[in-house]
Amino acid sequence: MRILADQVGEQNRRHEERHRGDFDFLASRLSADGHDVDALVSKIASLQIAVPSWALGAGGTRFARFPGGGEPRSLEEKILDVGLLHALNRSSGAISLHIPWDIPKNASETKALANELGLIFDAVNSNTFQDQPDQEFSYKYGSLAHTDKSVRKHAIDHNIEVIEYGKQLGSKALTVWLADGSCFPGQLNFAKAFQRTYASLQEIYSALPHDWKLFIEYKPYEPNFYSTVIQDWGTSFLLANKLGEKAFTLVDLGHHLPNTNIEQIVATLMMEGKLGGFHFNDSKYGDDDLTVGSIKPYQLFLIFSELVYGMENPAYSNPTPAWMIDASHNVKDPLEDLLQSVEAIKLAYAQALLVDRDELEAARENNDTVMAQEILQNAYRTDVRPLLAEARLRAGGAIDPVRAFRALGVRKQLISERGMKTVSTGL
Ligand code: PSV
Ligand code: MN
Repeated sequence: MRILADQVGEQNRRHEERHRGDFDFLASRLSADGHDVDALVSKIASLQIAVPSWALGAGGTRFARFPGGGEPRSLEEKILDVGLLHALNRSSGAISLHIPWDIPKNASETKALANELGLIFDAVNSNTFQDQPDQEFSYKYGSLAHTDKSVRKHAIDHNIEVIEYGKQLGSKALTVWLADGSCFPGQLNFAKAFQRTYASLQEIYSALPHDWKLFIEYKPYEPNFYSTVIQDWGTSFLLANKLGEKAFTLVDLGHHLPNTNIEQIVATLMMEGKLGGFHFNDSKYGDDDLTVGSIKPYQLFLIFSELVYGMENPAYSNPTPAWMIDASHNVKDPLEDLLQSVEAIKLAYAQALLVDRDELEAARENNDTVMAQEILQNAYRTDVRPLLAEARLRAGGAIDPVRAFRALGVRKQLISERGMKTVSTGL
């Protein structure tokens, strides 16, 4: 299934009058406050958020999975699904593959399909947290950190193979997330596990093409419940620094212990030029992988406030981070959930663009705590939805993507094309 420009246009006609009124009102307020509204709209339009190939079907817990039908059965169908999102929001112009869940069988055809839909390939992800059928060496006790050299070599070779697939598709980064760690005190020598991981990563790093980046993701627990080898941003940052200039830390919002100040982590990494990528999701308790912005939208705004500060700071050299959603959909339609996540990310970005940086710095220098909070919250409490709708409209997208998705009967049509009982690869 594909969504045509005419179909989007027809949907937009229903909302256009109301949108025009909302946008004109907001634009005049923002202009009066000194903002360049056209510049804001084009910045918002250009933010593209990659969709992971493993998030297009129903997720699940270890108790159950409740698929809603019409799930993509192949990589091609996954790309088509991302194409549907992009046709509606013009902001999902990239897909991130997880290998071996989504090995391209014919890379040039896969690339051509993506190209036709306006999509590029974001970072490729390796998987050394599951054993594949007939795998010679098991990852039960780790991969890059394993005590057995043969297992480590197997995991290193897998990462190098993933780089090869990425090269065929035009990706420019490899994301490594390790489940390595221990479930019980005493099980692992922490220092030796770190050193083995570092040595393995060095081999992967040396196989990276010159214009590629290596993203090192961290996570405090799960699937190991006592220790994780790359448990936090400090450990990832240490590895990235030791490896070299192509290695960066990747922040996944769900990979923090409760109440961690993620915005401060972002600020430090950007200051050091080592923030490589972002996995967006939201959570209440752990790595819940919920819709972005559904639980803690203010935290998301504070994170974006630091991201915008970092990206616009002329003294900084941090490359533009790779933006990706990393969520799971247990009760919602995956495509609707992804549309909501992209919207939430862009809302936080737009609000962060409204922060008056000069005034904020002046308030900070004067220790004017009240005014610093006023400035931030003034931006956060601005209803920027018309700016996002305008950015989509100008780019040929839908004023209201979720409503358009429903009005066009997308899921119904996917079910009739693919069937009710299809299963998409992923977790
Ligand atoms: C691990 O929890 C993670 O966040 C990593 O990014 C994985 O690659 C992804 O989820 C999919 O399992
Ligand atoms: Mn992740």
